[in-house]
Amino acid sequence: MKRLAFVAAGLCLLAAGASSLHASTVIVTSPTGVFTNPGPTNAGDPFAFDQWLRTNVRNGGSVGITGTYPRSGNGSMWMAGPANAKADAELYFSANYLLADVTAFSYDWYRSSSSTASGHYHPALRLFVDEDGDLTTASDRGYLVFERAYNPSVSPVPIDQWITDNAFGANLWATGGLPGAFSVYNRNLFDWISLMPNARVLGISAGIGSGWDGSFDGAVDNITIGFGNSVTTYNFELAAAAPIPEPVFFQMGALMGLSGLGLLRFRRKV
Ligand SMILES: [Ca+2]
Ligand SMILES: [Ca+2]
Repeated sequence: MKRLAFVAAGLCLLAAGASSLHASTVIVTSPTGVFTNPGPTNAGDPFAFDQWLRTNVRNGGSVGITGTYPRSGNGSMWMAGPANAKADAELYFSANYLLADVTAFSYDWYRSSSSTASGHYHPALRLFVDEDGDLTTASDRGYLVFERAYNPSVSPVPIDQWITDNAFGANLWATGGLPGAFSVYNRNLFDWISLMPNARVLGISAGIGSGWDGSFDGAVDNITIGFGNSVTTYNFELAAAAPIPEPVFFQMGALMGLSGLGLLRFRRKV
């Protein structure tokens, strides 16, 4: 996986039924910096497989890895914008993953109290899906979206703290060309699998906005997706700064100062 460094592979968890889950964490440090687009047309990083991209940014939206709201290390995927802005972080898979193979789907999110959007808004988590699994037909694609508003939850959402939400088994609503798009809000992942047994997962994303009624400032981190017995968590981090070497002359000066002090003490004893 280009640009993605595996740091913690090999943590094998035994699950019920004697099947094993292979859980790994990927530290994501690119793309670096924040992408902002004041214009009304979607903009973002050029398409690429198997690396996180800043996408669908418009109307003053911003998205990028920063240390604004650190989580599980020094950073997270920050996303912010005024009313009606949009900004996403997306990962497209080159591998052929089926919706029926999804075994984990969760993330951490943060909403700052400086946000003025209605209290139920928080970064959404989505699966990008092709309904029939046939990539030569694209009109049957859309997102399965997790939002607290369509699940038993308390509004307003918590602010100024990191929240972990498990979307595996939660209600997911659909967009685009998926069946029931923008009209059915109570189907969970297993309902969708029954409805679309051949569906393929083309990617995963998290994001804010599109028609929100106020500003938003927050972040996501630890986006987790499992296919079969392989579960991957993406931890967004600032690239670790290289340690600053101590100048040699300073070290020598310090040594000389110490030895001079020792000499002074020696002389006072005499
Ligand atoms: Ca298709
Ligand atoms: Ca992080």
